[in-house]
Amino acid sequence: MKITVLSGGVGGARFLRGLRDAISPTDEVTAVVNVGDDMWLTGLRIAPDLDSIMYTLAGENDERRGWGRVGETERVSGELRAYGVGWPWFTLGDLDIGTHLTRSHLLREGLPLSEVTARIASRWPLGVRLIPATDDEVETHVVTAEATMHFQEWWTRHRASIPALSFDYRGVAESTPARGVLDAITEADAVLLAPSNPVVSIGPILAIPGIRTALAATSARVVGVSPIISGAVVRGMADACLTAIGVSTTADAVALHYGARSNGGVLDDWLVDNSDSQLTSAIEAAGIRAHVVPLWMRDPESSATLGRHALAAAVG
Ligand code: GDP
Ligand code: FO1
Ligand code: CA
Repeated sequence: MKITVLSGGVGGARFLRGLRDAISPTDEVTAVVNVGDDMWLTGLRIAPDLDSIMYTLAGENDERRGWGRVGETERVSGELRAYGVGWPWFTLGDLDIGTHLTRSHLLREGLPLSEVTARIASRWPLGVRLIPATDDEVETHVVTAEATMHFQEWWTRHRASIPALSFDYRGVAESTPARGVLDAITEADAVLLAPSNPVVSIGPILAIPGIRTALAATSARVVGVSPIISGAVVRGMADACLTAIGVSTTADAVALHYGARSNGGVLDDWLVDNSDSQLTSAIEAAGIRAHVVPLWMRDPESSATLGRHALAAAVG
């Protein structure tokens, strides 16, 4: 089977790690990854979601922090602070800087991000092909009453505590899907929306011209996994993002936000946790097939089980 997954960072990475354990050797997984969090910082191109997935699938991720490398040191970051450059609230680890230096070098050589990503990711046997949703620099900015700022400042400096009025995917209207993205969607046997942040991870991917059209056209079922369990996020601040766009932090509200493919939306199926089984009638009424399965990815086993359930919904 050809499986294509739209994904953000940490939640998507965990889901992809589980999916990789759930597939058979003849299956191929392609992750179409959000680039809205990306930015230039002290001359380096940072790509958090691509790196979270790459490090997680490589087994090199810092499982506790949820980002960056395990066994990290921060000597260079201390020097940047001493020189007063960069963001003191955004720490670049020494090993992580190796990734950013390599990416920035290859970008400056003229390679598109998709080729840079393939080159960097080939260092480990990830078992999943990573493609940025676009090779263009489409960065998410957050509009608040006081100021408009890059998503990373809102997220890491302010911890999403300043109410967001709206999210601006800068330049998305002029962007195009990266090479391989549209084919990965239209030629898939299954398309999965990882349990990622609907607003700042999946949203920027869907906003890229051509992506929604490809999702409408693919013969694969489009199966989403709720990032919300029992009316709460599992981790992070997606609730602050959902509130900003007027969507309740519930598994059914997010499904209706994505919409049924039969009704101009993107979903055929939606997976909700056992604790949300009472929501299935509202989801089905919207034209989306609901599946009640355990959605907590606490360890490799439960993550693989979730991957199997998502695939079962896609072929069912
Ligand atoms: P980010 O880019 O690092 O924020 O990561 P993503 O956007 O890919 O995923 C963040 C989302 O993952 C959060 O909204 C969490 O609710 C969700 N998430 C994290 N762990 C789990 C889990 O075990 N199960 C489910 N269903 N969602 C999870
Ligand atoms: N998140 C933080 O909360 N604090 C940090 O200092 C930080 C540094 C950082 C460096 C590289 C990188 O790829 C990610 C980093 N993150 C940090 C996480 C990042 O903000 C999130 O993973 C995503 O962008 C949120 O979706
Ligand atoms: Ca992200």
